[in-house]
Amino acid sequence: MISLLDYGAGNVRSLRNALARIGAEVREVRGPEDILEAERLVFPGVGAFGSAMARLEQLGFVEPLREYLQADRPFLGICIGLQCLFEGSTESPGQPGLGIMPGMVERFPESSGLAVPHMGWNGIRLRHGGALLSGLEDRRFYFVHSYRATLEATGDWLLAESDYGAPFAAAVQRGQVLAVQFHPEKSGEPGIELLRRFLAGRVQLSPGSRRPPAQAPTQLAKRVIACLDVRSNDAGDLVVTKGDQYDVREAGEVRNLGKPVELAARYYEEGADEITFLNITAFRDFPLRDQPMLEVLRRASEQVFVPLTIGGGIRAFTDADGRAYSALDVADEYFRSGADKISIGSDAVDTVEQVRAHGADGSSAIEQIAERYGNQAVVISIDPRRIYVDSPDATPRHVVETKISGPNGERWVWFQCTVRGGREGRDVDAVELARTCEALGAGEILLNSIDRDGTGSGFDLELIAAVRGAVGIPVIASSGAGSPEHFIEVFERTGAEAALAAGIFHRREVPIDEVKAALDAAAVPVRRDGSASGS
Ligand code: 1PR
Repeated sequence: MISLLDYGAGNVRSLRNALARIGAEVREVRGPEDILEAERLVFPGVGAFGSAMARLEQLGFVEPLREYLQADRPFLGICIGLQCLFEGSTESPGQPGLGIMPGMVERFPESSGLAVPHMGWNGIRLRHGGALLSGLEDRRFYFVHSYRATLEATGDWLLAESDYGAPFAAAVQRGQVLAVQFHPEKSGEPGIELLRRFLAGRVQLSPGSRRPPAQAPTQLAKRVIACLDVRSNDAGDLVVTKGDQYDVREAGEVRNLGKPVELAARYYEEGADEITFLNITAFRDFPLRDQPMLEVLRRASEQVFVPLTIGGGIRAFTDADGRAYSALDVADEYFRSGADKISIGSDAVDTVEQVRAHGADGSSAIEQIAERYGNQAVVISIDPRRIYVDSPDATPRHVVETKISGPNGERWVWFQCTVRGGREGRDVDAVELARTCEALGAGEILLNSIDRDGTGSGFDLELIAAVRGAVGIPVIASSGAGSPEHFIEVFERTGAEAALAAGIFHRREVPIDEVKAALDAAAVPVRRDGSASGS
């Protein structure tokens, strides 16, 4: 029996699904007394440190939690659930934490040149032997956070550390009180195994087994993402489709490459580091009406224990009865159905135009969703196409010199953002869009290319390098993957944190593991078979 401290601040569906997978009986913590009655308590903190602690205070949970922790009863904190154990966090000055551990949680320094949030699969180094992580120390786990506990702040609670610029606490333990900075529920089989051990009470520390820090640093893996473009076909069935330069019809019919849930489960088994669903016609069909899509997400999240992103139709909408929905309402429904991140396409372009004209006022979907769910949950999907110009001064948009000349020999290009699945171009370039969205609170950029989509001719390296160089958040390179070499090239030459592909995986031309084997051989760090041994 596990008591789940879900204080209603965000999405814990993934965790519920992972607990269901290991056969745990889950009980909700509804009042302060439920904390003291718990057999095993899991606290999956969500959102920002300050709002998590403020919510615990409001619910009267702080004192019973302290009492539970001080009595050394079985506890597993996840992510913010680890950070709340400290005295405070520089994320929310003045807001006290539970204070079980001395010291403050701090933001990753931006100066390191590394993207913040720290997002993706990283290794761990055990600093204390114990049952919880023994045998899992060569695995990678999924992290997503902008603040971390330093080793100094963690002191003798340190169970395992990871490196991102400098070492930080990946797991802490004292007695039966455990907490992990990564997300076991999103870390594939090693994460499920960790939850299983917690449920079974297999968590004892091995006395006298403290380890020295002198081991090779861990590395954040480059992520390989499988993308499923989903829409209804002409018979009304929801199918995975794939376009060539965004045209998904062949001989008049929508291409049907399989069933969304089955394909997602297959890619999870084959080692995809994340799975992205794009509801590609949601710009015209209001997604909350699209119950089959929400059902796809629910079912996929029961089988897929790596992060799931969903995009399409995240914008304000008024239905036929005059009922108004905000973009946040749509996002709420996606998160409730099992999404870990949402991706915003067309609405981000509208927002950037408005911010350019009137400045930011906190009302955009990006700001509102980031505020409620955290920056890391907001991905911006950009659908740019190349516009060639004769000189860098030909337009106020961000122009780059190109080695791929235009139809009339032009050597300059800008990357025009489009909306409605590439149907309409706007006077906004991809670099401005990415920068503005980052400033509004987006946590990641999914960078497509209409020119390369479905061509198998490789990623648009010039586009990706221009956008990656302009922002401090992770960038997912997308469109054009045709071979493992294209993945090596995009990681070696652009600094992208992740690469996404669709066609080559759907058509089984190149399995995910072949891509990862090639990356591994080229010394690009990747997660292979859930193991970090490849890097
Ligand atoms: O504008 O917020 O409703 O979101 C709509 C979303 O749907 C956007 O993320 C947009 O990119 C996507 N979308 C809209 N129309 C299409 C289409 O193909 N007709 N798909 C579309 C975009 C692009 C990729 C694709 C890669 C890799 N798909 O994500 O998966 O290009 O393909 P490849 O490896 O086969 O080259 P909104």
